[in-house]
Amino acid sequence: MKEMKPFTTIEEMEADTARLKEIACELCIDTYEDRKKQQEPHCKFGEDGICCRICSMGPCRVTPKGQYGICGADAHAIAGRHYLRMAAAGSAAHSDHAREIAHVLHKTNANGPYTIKDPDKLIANAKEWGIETEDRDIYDIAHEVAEVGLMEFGKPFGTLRYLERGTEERQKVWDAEGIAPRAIDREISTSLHMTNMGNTADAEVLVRQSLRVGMADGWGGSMMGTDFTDILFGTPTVRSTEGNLGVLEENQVNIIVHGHDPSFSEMIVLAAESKELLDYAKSKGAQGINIAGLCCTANEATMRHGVRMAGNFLQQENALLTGAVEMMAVDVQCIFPALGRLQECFHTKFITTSPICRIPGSEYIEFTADDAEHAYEKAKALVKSAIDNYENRDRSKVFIPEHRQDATVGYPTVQIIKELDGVTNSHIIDDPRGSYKPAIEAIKSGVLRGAVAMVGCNNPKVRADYSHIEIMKELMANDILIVGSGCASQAATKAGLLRMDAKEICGDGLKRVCTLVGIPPVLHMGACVDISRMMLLVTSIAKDWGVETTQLPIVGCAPEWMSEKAVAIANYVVATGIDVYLGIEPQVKGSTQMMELITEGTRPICGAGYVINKDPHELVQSIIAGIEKKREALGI
Ligand code: BF8
Ligand code: SF4
Repeated sequence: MKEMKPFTTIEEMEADTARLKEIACELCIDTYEDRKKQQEPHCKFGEDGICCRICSMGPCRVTPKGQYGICGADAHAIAGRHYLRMAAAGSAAHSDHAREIAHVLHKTNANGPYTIKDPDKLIANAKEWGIETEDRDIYDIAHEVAEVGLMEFGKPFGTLRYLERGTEERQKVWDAEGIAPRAIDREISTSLHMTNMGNTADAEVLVRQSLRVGMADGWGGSMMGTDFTDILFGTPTVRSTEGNLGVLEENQVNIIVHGHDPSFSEMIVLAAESKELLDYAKSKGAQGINIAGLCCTANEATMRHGVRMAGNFLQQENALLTGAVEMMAVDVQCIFPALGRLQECFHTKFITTSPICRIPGSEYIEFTADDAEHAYEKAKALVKSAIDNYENRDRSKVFIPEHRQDATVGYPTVQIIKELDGVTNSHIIDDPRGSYKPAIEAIKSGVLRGAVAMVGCNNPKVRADYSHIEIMKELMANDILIVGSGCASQAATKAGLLRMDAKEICGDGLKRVCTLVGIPPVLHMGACVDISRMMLLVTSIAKDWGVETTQLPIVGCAPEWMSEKAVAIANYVVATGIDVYLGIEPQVKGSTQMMELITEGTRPICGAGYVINKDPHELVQSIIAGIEKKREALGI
């Protein structure tokens, strides 16, 4: 038998980071590890969520001698308001990203640069929203869909259109519990209003609004972001790629795209493929142009172009420290301001492109939907300037770690149905959606015990990627299928868990499914906005099974989360009836009521809640126990 290529261990990843850290030390520049040490010990009041600076009478802290802020707010109100503000900011980030994509959709035309790549999905969305499609130009339809989508942000009446995609039972719960979101911006604005000085001080009400503003993200902004991105740039399909810093090339112009909004990176990828620029790169002594991604921009570009992934959140400084990057071009979200100072030690050009994300030390070249018609030309100019920078690379400073792993990516919902349905031949001819019955049968029979959505970031409070990888391996060994997104899926990529042969370290059941269907045991579903895809997947499974989402042996897990966006996500996943397992504590520990509300208090509202445990080994055992409990309740 052919010997299996080794997986990359966490120790090997840490050795690469340590070597790059030495380079930083030689250059006298700090990295997140140094800054973390400088921040320790973290402020206990902040960590527990009981420091309030919402008004200028404060800051107020809850202490044994002062249990109320000057206005009389107690620990529960203070922690609850902070928590809701996090959810609102996260929802704003995802949704504003979606709004930008909607504006790009509104700018599409047949002559480009932005065109429609998935007309079927556009027409399906138009029909869902009652928009006329017969005998109409595809771009007219696109512009109307974009406009109706944009109205979802600020419409004065009613609730969000996408809620109708939920199961009937969920829709009833959302209405009855008052967590069905109205316009997206309204929920964000209401959340800020409620937490403004002198408003809501009741923690239960704040948690309920957190669910609602989270829903405005998952069943609003993120869902629209995903759908419109598919319409614009194509619904992802299965592709082979590679991941980890070893994808940077010694003899090519390396350009890293980093952030979240693919309308920018798509143009860079296209420009880098042009013959004119490839020839230009060769004329400058490079063998080619190598585009690699970081964070969710990587996820977007890999799913549609197979662009290789340099890494996830805590790898961004490492990427620059290789000394081999001619340009790092960023759009929005999860970008360390530290990059602005770090780039000064290298020849790397650090380019910011969005008015949302301006960073000292960067060169600002604006890319927005307002100027969509020039996007491709601008991208070409950027790629050209990266090529011009190639000759400035100081080869004595270059260290590219060797590690990289093969990966199979690109499993949006439709692709999963196709793969599963095709194999077992149970396709229901008159159901154009295809059927989840094979997946359901596999779960019912116990071949698969269940599924886990592995999502979220890295967080220096825990070993980078360790929790992700340990938890995934244990789930795989226990016949639990994994769908991944965001930085979690890149942790899996770096370890090698997106390889087809990763089935060899799975339990017999999951291994059999992977072999029969031809899938890896971790299905890469995309960026964090694509967690909305997971909500639709769970909804479809519940519908085809004839049970409620709360009954399914399917859960979410974010073991290393850090972003406010993760708080928004966790809220809409819970509101969808799915338990969320967290490895980092939300900053509400100073309030017993808040801790109780987020773990147990949401269960009577929407049938799900958080389970929190900082130990990844204990966390995964509680996931497995949770899945088995759901199976038992279903009698399977
Ligand atoms: O949206 S997983 S660190 S990159 S927030 Fe950021 Fe977290 Fe990564 Fe993508 Ni998601
Ligand atoms: Fe203090 Fe109340 Fe002002 Fe917060 S809102 S800073 S608790 S006075």
